[in-house]
Order: sequence, then C-alpha cells, then structure tokens
Amino acid sequence: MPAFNPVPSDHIRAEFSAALSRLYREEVPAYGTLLDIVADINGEAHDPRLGSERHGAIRLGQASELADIARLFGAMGMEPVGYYDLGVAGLPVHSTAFRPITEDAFAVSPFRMFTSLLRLEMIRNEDLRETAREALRGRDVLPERTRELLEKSESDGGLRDSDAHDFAHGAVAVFAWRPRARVDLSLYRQLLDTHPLIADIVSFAGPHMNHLTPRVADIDAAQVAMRDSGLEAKEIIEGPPARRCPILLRQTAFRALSEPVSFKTADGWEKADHTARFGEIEQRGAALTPKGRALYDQCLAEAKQSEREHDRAMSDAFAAFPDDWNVMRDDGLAYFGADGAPLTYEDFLPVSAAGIFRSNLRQSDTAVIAGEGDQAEFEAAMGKPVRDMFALYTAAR
Ligand code: OOG
Ligand code: NI
Repeated sequence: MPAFNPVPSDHIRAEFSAALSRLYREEVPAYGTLLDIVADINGEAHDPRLGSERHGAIRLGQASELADIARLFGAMGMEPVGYYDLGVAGLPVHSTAFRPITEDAFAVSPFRMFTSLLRLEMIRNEDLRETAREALRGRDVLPERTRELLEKSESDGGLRDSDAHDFAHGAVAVFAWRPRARVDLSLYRQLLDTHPLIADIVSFAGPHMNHLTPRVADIDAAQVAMRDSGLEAKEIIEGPPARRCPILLRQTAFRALSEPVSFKTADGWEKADHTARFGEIEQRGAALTPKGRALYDQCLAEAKQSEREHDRAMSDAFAAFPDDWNVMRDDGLAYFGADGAPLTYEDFLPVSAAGIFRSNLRQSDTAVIAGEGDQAEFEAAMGKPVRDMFALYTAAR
C-alpha cells in the first residue's frame, strides 16, 4: 500500500486564507483599496510575514454550529484561544479566536478567525427570543461535501491533495455572502428593529465573514491614507495609544457597505439592503504578561473616566505604562523570546472588539439583558475548552 501523505493542515489553512482574501477583494472593493494602502506601508517595513497576515470575523447562531466550526478550523490547524465576554459591552454574544498555536504554524500561515456565538438568553423580548430560536432551528452551516471531507480528515488523520484543495475551497464557501436570505422580509425587519446584530446572525443560511483584516506596520499612517483614499474610517483607533514600544493590538476599520439581499415576501422576492461587511486593519505589538495586562486594563479604565477627548485621555492614562523595552522586561510586563525580542501579541482585546462591533451597529441597549459571561457554556457548546493565551506565550518564551 502506498504511504498516506496528508497535506499538512497548515498548508490547507494557507490555501484557505489566500482564497478567502481573493474572494473578499472581489466582493468588497474597498477591501482592495485597503490592501493597496497596507502593501504600500508594509513595503517599507521589510517583514515577510506581514504580507500574508490577516484575521476574519464570523458570528454563529447555535451551539451545534460552533461545534462544527471548531472541527472545521481544527482540520486547518486552528485552535480556540481565549474567551471574550462581549456581554459586558451590551452585546448578546461571546467569542473566541481560532488561530495557529505554534511559531512554526504561524510562519506557514498566520490566519485567525474571531468567532462569536449568539446568546439568545440575552434577548429581552421573549417572543422575539423564541422567534429567533425557531428561525435558526435546523440550520446547518456545513455543506454536505465539506462535512464528508471533514469526517474523512478526522478519521484518516488528514486529507490528500485534491481532497485538501476541495476542503479549503469548501471552507471558503461556508463564510461567503448569501444574496438570498433564509428568513422572510417581515421577520428580517422585526429582528433588525430589535437588534441589528441578531438580524445579521439569524437571517442567512450561514455565517458570512463580516470583515477581513490585514496587518499593517504603521496604523497611524494607514488611518491617514484611508481617509485620503476616500474610505470612511472609524473616528478612533481602538487599543493602546501610539507608543515607541508598541504593545498588544491597535485596530481601525471603515464603515460597512449596504448590499442588496433578496427576501421572501407574501408574493415573491423583494430586495432590501443589509449592512454587514467592512474592512479593518490592525497593528500588532508585544504580548503582555498577566501583570502587564492588568496595568493595560487599569490605564484603559482610567482613560474612560476622563473628561478629556479620546486621544488626550489615552495618552494621559498611558503615561503610567513604561514605554521602554528594558523597563518592561525588568518589571515583568511583557513576554520576550530567547533572542531578547518581544513576543508578538497574537490575540484580541474585548474592549476593542466591542468598539469594532459597535462602529457598525446602531446602539440598542434596551433590547439586551446585561449579564455575566459564561465560559463553561461556551465550551460545552464548542465541545472543547478554549486554550489559555498566557500559557501559550509562556511556552513560546
Ligand atoms: C467581531 C468584532 C471583533 C476584532 O478584531 O476585535 C473583531 C465582529 O464584528 O463580528 O473582529
Ligand atoms: Ni476584527
């Protein structure tokens, strides 16, 4: 019998990530503009990893979908890292990020997917909660062929050439835009009125990717270039302020497009605009230890209390965070590799994520019941625990 030589899962992820980016560029032209801006700025940075680096974001409706998606990403070498409770920000979702977990895997393809699950129990209106649950019932986000290949991959320990190729492209289709909605126009409008996030999650046959985010070497320059190219950039950059020694993650985005979708009505199909897809950019800095992260959260809380305008409040509050690699090393604030260089932060930030969600949603706080996060329930839905990001950075060091 010939030896079984599966395609490495990291290579499947690389093919998936490249195909996803091509598709998004075709469908969301402003994302193409963003890529051109980023390529210009990164060209001066000479970091080979930057060109292929990006993350996407998806939103799921039911526990079974999260379990399926975790398996799909597992076959592409992506593991759930971290638990993000967005309920504290008044959003009826909780999230994780699927990503590679070793430096070697990042070197092949540094793709991540920020993945959120709807928390129906947070919808205040009980009728609507049941309507949404009913509308989602029976939805299966994996096409039959993709599910078959996934099962084959799991039972055989991988996939061979043409199967691996089909699987990567099947996975792209899972996150594609659907021009026809799964719910009728009146239900869509009802959901939209209650909470646009719920409408986005419930109305379609699957979880379209809502943004894709290339990594840029200088986000302040990119923000200026976005405005110069006519992209409607978010007012503020999320995350820490600009510093000599970059930490964690800074992000900005342009506003979502309105795209025509066909909805069933009493007498046929009717088009209505749905606003969901946008583009984002990110600049990554050093990963912080629990001590550094606590200091970051403290500075952020202080800035929020301030009455000054955002940039000023942030630079005032962050004066308390040392901006010197040696001091950060001596104080145990950041992780450093054996070569002495800071380790890159590979994860996300809950407050920033809430800001990104919100930049494209009309505020509607009354529709959502505030509550605590529920990591145990998220993990039970997914069928496996999330990994601890601090343990991964410690191991990488
Ligand atoms: C996810 C928003 C969070 C990020 O980069 O923090 C996110 C979403 O809008 O579904 O992608
Ligand atoms: Ni994002």
